[in-house]
Amino acid sequence: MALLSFERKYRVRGGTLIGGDLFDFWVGPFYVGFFGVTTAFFATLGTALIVYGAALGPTWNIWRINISPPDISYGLALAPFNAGGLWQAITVCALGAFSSWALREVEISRKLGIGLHVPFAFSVAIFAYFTLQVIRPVLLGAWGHAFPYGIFSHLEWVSNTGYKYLNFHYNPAHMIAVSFFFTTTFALSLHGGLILSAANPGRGETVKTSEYEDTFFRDVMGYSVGTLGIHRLGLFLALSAGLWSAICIVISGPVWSQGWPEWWNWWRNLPIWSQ
Ligand code: 07D
Ligand code: 07D
Ligand code: U10
Repeated sequence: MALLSFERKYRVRGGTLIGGDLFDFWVGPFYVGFFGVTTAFFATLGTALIVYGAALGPTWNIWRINISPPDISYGLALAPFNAGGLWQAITVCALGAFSSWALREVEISRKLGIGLHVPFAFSVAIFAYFTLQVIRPVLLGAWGHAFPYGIFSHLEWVSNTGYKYLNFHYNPAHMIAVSFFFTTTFALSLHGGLILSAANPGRGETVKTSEYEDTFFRDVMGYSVGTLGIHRLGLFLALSAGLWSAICIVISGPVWSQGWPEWWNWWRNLPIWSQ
């Protein structure tokens, strides 16, 4: 079915989580819905607050604009607007916009009668953000432990936070997260390559079926995970990368506050080689 006639068929009311028929319509290609309105509200307000923060100075240089969280001394209290309160308001807007976007994905999936895998996946990214900006600062007792909003400044936060633990590469959960990220790109490149090799053949050649794809990996390494299986694996790898990232940062401070290289002393202290 052509995409336009398909849209005519599925663009019917229903499947909303909230508000019934209210906002149950499309604007051009975009589905609106209750959560489209809340997304637009939070995203517009959050962006306006960032522009306001930029206008407070000292720079309009896009790379250097920075909105910092409150000083550690404010603990978990609400801070004055110009001393971190702005950052707090932007964080509320960001969380409002991200979760609205996920719920809008749920409504669209329900309308289509497809699974909720995409909103579930996005929720893991939101969870990583929530861990960085809410869970870890709350566990450490101050909003000042969260990262600032700015292109360069957020990189500085990552570097400073990393060096605070001497060498972040020794964080075992960071190792697992990094390995999952690498495996995700490896799996995607294999999958992209395999699909193109079979489904986009040269001139005059026929498109090959999934048996060819299965056979390729069986011939190469003795096993094919299968055409559905590779998508399950891809989702698992990518979500694990996000999840282990959240774990690696939430344990830095709340669970382990020395350098990460020292964490490995348990290995040196194993009774096998300690006197
Ligand atoms: C390609 C999907 C499209 C999304 C894009 C990002 C904005 C911000 C805001 C001017 C893959 C849109 C950007 C809306 C503009 C203003 C005020 C996704 C794709 C194109 N980072 N980070 C970037 C965010 C964190 C880190 C780039 C966001 C953590 C490192 C971009 C968040 C840590 C590097 C960006 C976030 C961290 C970057 C490219 C939120 C650990 C880079 C992102 C909300 C996760 C790279 C100058 C990209 C870079 C980079 C955005 C959080 C580390 C500006 C929105 C605190 C080490 N980050 N980041 O392609 O070039 O993502 O930085 O959590 O090297 Mg970051
Ligand atoms: C948080 C993004 C959420 C995004 C959302 C959506 C918009 C809309 C609109 C485009 C989690 C936002 C959407 C705004 C845009 C439009 C229209 C994703 C998030 C909700 N590290 N490290 C990680 C590596 C070192 C350090 C994670 C590698 C050093 C710290 C990942 C290396 C030191 C932290 C990772 C390396 C150090 C991390 C990031 C190599 C610094 C974290 C991925 C090769 C000296 C962070 C939860 C992630 C983390 C993190 C990889 C090196 C420090 C595993 C490959 C040794 C402090 N590092 N790192 O989390 O775990 O994505 O965050 O050297 O906090 Mg690291
Ligand atoms: C996959 C796949 C597959 C496919 C696929 C794909 C995965 C096999 C069948 C999909 C993959 C691709 C297309 C590949 C490329 C994708 C990436 C590399 C991922 C990264 C994507 C991007 C960088 C693009 C991001 C763009 C976005 C998110 C669109 C932005 C849209 C909006 C801001 C509008 C959102 C709509 C809303 C909020 C609903 C309500 C709408 C309205 C009320 C109308 C508009 C609103 C207003 C006028 C009010 C103003 C407020 C706004 C706009 C909010 C934002 C504020 C701002 C300041 C901008 O596996 O199968 O193929 O294709």
